[in-house]
Amino acid sequence: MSDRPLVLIPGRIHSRVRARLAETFELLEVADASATEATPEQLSRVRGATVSGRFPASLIDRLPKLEVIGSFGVGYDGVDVKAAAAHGIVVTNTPDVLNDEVADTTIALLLNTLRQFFFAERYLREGRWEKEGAFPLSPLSLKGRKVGIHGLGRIGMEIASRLAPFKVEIAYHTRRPRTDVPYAYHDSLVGLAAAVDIMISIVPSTPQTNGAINAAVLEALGSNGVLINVGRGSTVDEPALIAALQKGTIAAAGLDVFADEPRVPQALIDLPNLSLLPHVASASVPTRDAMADLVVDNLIAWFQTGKPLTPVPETPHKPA
Ligand code: A2R
Repeated sequence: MSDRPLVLIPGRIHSRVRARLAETFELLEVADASATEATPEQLSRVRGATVSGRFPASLIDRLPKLEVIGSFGVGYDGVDVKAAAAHGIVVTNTPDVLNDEVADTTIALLLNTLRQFFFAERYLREGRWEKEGAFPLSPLSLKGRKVGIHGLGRIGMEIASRLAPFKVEIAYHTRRPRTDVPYAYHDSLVGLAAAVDIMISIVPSTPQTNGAINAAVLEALGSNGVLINVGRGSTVDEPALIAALQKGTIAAAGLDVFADEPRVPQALIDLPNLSLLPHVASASVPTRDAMADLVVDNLIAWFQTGKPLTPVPETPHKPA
């Protein structure tokens, strides 16, 4: 038995996380959060964990010596932070290092949704340009649009700064207004939706945000309206969105996240007025490497100094 702290990895994790952890820690890898392959003796020695996905209270309860959970990604809704906090366990996430990538992807998804570049490229690749002539004009454009941002945090701010050169009006909704931005604030989501014709959602998954983009919000966005979701799939009432797209309640949507990933409703896939991405907003090699490094650096900092680098606010630990 080594005297290096034992770190549990339940499920798949970025290969760089595993490789770097192995330099410093003893690793215990199991297929998922049920950890059925591990013996009670092994679990009783686990002091750290890293996860990309679910880390439920049922697993926390079986790890009496657990001190730290390094969650891969900025959203950490898969980790039961309440249970972790109740046991004095620190949870870390990977904020900031993905802001630029997610904001870049958001702009690409927005333009792709409006201008249908995926369908245009497919038209060229299928040889239809030569046979049938020019690709049909896109009914939608970014010109003269008002854009509402649902969530103006670290990533939302980067999206807003990238939108400014497109000469669109920007407004936002959060629970509390920011004092450092010139954008119009709306104290309700339905109010924001009524005031704009493009809405970009970049909020965490919480009980309050779950299903927040519902039929009433989509109705308020209107028939020229476009919804872009790069936050969490749970924020959108997916059946209401499907109905809104089918009926023309809104014009189009661009989605990188879904309610039940990786399962995407066939009704969404069948609709023409959609751009769909398989949750790739932060998925470039450099950005995922930076996220992996932050996961590992948090564990190293915790075991070397007792201070995590980027603890989530729910856990009772201050950053280093
Ligand atoms: O509500 P505020 O003032 O705390 O603003 C936050 C906003 N937000 C909400 N807005 C409206 N209704 C809510 N119930 C609500 N809850 C939170 O979301 C803030 O402006 C923003 C979150 O910003 P950050 O915590 O800086 O998160 P970051 O790094 O921008 O990432 C956002 C989410 C992640 O949690 C992942 O789920 C996804 O993007 O990748």
